[in-house]
Amino acid sequence: MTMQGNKLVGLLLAGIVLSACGSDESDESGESAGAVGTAGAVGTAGTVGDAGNAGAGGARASAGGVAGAAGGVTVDDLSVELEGFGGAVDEGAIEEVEVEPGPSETCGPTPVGRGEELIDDVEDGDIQILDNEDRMGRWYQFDDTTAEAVMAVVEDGYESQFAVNLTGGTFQAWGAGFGVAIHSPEEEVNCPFDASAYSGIRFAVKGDGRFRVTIPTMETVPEANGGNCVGTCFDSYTKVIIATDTWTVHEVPFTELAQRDWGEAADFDTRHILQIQFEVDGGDVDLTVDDVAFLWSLPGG
Ligand SMILES: [Ca+2]
Ligand SMILES: [Ca+2]
Repeated sequence: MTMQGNKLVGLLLAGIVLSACGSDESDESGESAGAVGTAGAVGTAGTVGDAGNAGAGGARASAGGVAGAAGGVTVDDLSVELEGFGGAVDEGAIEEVEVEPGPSETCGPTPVGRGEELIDDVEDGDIQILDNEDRMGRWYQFDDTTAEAVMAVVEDGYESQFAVNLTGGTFQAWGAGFGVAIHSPEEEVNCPFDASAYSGIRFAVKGDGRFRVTIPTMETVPEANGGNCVGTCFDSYTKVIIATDTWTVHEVPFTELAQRDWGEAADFDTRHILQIQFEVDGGDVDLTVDDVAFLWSLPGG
């Protein structure tokens, strides 16, 4: 969708959505249970307000209403300035919309996957992800603070020049990891990405043994980190994979991910993806990742 569409829906959401964004560098809640948290995701300054058309904004507003019907907060007193959007949105309809707890106005509308699968190939040599499908975010790292690890763009990517590497250790608690924030329009804010058009993720990896790929969603992440989990959070959907010293491409359908059942049980909602992470559960870490992408749903599947 266009950027002006983003701005429009951002305004709409401003008055009707519970604040769930913002972030916290710490992951205290994850330590006792071996959790790998979502360390405050980094992002970049938003670019809301660029050229676009209001029609796209209207379409997203409608979609938001449908999603919200699943249950949540009823809005009684929404007041939105609609001037300048050419009547693309029916103000009366908007006032009746219900939305579930979700991102604050800072997050704006949720980008929706539509077939531009590649999240980042690192070929521009920086840690900013590609802006496909209005995604915005950066590679970030996190650890249990018992040792140090360094994340860096390195040469000899997968069939390419660059990839991202995390090396360090030896971690004594829950470990360390790195990953990509999918939709973080501003520094230190985690916002969801709607990947319901996709069936999974794909990435190339090489490294030293066992790691896990984890996809935090709003349902497993507390409000301070961009989610709506209450209780024992960060038990995000994950899968163990073995890395070798040879580049290997892995395709991981969402259906192969599971919680580890030490935290609050939650459904895996592909509309609410916050990040994709690569983690080790303690010990040393030496992982290099490239070509992180979504898996387009198979025709007819
Ligand atoms: Ca980049
Ligand atoms: Ca690359």
